Amino acid sequence: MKLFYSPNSPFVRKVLMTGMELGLDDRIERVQAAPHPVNRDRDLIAHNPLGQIPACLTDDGEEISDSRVICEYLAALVPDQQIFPSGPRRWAALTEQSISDGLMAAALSIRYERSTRPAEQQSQTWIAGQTDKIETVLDALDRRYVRPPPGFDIGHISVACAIDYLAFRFPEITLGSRWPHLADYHALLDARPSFAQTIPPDSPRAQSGAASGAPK
Ligand SMILES: N[C@@H](CCC(=O)N[C@@H](CS)C(=O)NCC(=O)O)C(=O)O
Repeated sequence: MKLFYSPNSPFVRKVLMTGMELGLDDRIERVQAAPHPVNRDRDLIAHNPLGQIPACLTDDGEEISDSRVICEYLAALVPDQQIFPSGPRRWAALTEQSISDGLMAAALSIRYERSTRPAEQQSQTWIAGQTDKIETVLDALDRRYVRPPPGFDIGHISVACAIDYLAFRFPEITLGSRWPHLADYHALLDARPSFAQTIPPDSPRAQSGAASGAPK
């Protein structure tokens, strides 16, 4: 299958980590895309009308888009997988995915606001609202990760992608100051190969080679 992607995207990272955790990495061919909400990537739109990544073209020729849908598609290829748990953990894991995705969307919307509008047209009210959304999600996740849930499923993957995206693009939001349990969890993640091998190549950590795994 082909995955339309960019290595710095946190939504793509969810899919890459899920593929690695499921042992499907070799079956995913990465195709570079250049999504942008204003300067829209017409080649990408041919595969996903939203012009967003991740988008997937399956070996059966089906176009699948949205990280949640692609992660579920990957999981459906593997019998008895635990990335989407079926027991009591299921609803918590899916909720962690949902609110982590919302955090990443809020963070991206701030970046787009800052990068697509001239400074005098940027709405500080909008940025403050999105920043507050990031913080209220961090509050909720920190409560959930006082004791991190056992295992490593779509909830853990989504939380990992969200908090590491903040470390990459919003270094002024320091987890340790207000969200100590998330900070502790973040520190453990480099030991997970699917995390270490998907560190965004533009992040300072990748460039300093601080993580144990070499970024792709
Ligand atoms: N809900 C989507 C969000 C994907 C998304 O926002 N991707 C960004 C890159 S990280 C993108 O393609 N932005 C371009 C745009 O929104 O037009 C998902 O979970 O896959």
